[in-house]
Amino acid sequence: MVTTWASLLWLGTIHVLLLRSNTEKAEKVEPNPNAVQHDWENWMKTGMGWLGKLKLKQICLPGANEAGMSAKTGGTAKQKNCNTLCQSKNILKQLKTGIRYLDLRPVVSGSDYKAGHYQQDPEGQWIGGDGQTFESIVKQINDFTKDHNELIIASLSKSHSVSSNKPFDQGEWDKLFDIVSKTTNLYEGPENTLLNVTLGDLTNKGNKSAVLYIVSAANITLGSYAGKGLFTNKSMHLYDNVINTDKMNFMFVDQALKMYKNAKDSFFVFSWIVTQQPRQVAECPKLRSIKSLAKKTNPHMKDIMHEVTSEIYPNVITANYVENSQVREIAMAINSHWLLDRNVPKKGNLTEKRKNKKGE
Ligand SMILES: *[C@@H]1O[C@H](CO)[C@@H](O)[C@H](O)[C@H]1NC(C)=O
Ligand SMILES: *[C@@H]1O[C@H](CO)[C@@H](O)[C@H](O)[C@H]1NC(C)=O
Ligand SMILES: *[C@@H]1O[C@H](CO)[C@@H](O)[C@H](O)[C@H]1NC(C)=O
Ligand SMILES: *[C@@H]1O[C@H](CO)[C@@H](O)[C@H](O)[C@H]1NC(C)=O
Ligand SMILES: CC(=O)N[C@H]1CO[C@H](CO)[C@@H](O)[C@@H]1O
Repeated sequence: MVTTWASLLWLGTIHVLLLRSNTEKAEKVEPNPNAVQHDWENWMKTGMGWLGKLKLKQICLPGANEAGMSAKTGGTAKQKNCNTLCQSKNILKQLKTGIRYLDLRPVVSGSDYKAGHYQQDPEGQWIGGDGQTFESIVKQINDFTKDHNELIIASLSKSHSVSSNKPFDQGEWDKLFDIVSKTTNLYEGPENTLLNVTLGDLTNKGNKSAVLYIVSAANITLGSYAGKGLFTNKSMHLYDNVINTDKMNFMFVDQALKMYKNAKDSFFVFSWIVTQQPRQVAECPKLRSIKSLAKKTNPHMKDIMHEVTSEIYPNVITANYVENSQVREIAMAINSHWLLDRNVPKKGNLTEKRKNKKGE
């Protein structure tokens, strides 16, 4: 991460000053759980009447960061639950609670393709753990779409080959593509107009599910799978850029500024995620675990609402340990309050307390 805190806070201050010079007053909207039906398993189908008209670019989806990391299936030395697991619910349970965007980090260890959580320690040694296998992820998505008609987007990024400690090569990606191509209800369509397809068109007005895998990888081709359920981050205009900090306020300012700058032209992922720092990785659970960082940070997620405007909003909000209704209710509040009210221009702002230099 090249951005320094000083420059980040400075940019944040300038941004607030610019917004202040604008006469429009920001409208305060709190997430409203009553804005949606009480059927989170089927919220897209249930809301198809008004959600169906929205293009992919206009929707906000609740997301799970490192969605495949709810249970350990292997890993390196020094890896423990407290520095590896990012979720408590498996993929199927996440989908049932309303999560529709799954962040997945593929690893290959031996011949097994799994979701993984790998990082280098300060000495350059890789520490990491493996989560659900891609076979089980595909099976759980298929189990869900068998009796639900929803849109599911799965992001495949930050691949890691355990034997070489390198990103996947083309051959490794091809093997993963073969596995995920067993997903039923894959969405097929042109690559370059993806963001303009409506939810109604994606799901045939709620008559079927649509599953899309978005692949972020340098110098890799999707081959015959391109447009057949698999799409590149480029065709999706995906913007997904997490900051490496354990301080909530730094994360918030960073993500809000990236949103102001990039959300208009991209499928923007707001990562409500703070990251363990090397000592926490080494000394958790005495120092903060991924879970305790998430428990401390997630209750403040609704602050995102203060930064959302009718034109600038996240397409996805991801978090670790998506256990309660927070992320889905905020995504739904964005869908219901802001997107349907397009005639009223609104300006977001970085709230006063975010200028606090301590970070949390
Ligand atoms: C989506 O449609 C808008 C307006 O019709 C157009 O300007 C834009 O280029 C399209 N974008 C994509 C990705 O197809
Ligand atoms: C299913 O498809 C039919 C025909 O296209 C359409 O009339 C209907 O609204 C769709 N949705 C549902 C939920 O049945
Ligand atoms: C897609 O992902 C790769 C790998 O992370 C990255 O290098 C590239 O910049 C991304 N492309 C776009 C358009 O975001
Ligand atoms: C991708 O290919 C280009 C051109 O061959 C090369 O310069 C670049 O280093 C490659 N990137 C990666 C991440 O392999
Ligand atoms: C600087 C500024 O305009 N701050 C506002 C941002 O939005 C929140 C919530 O709507 C207001 O309370 C702040 O006054």
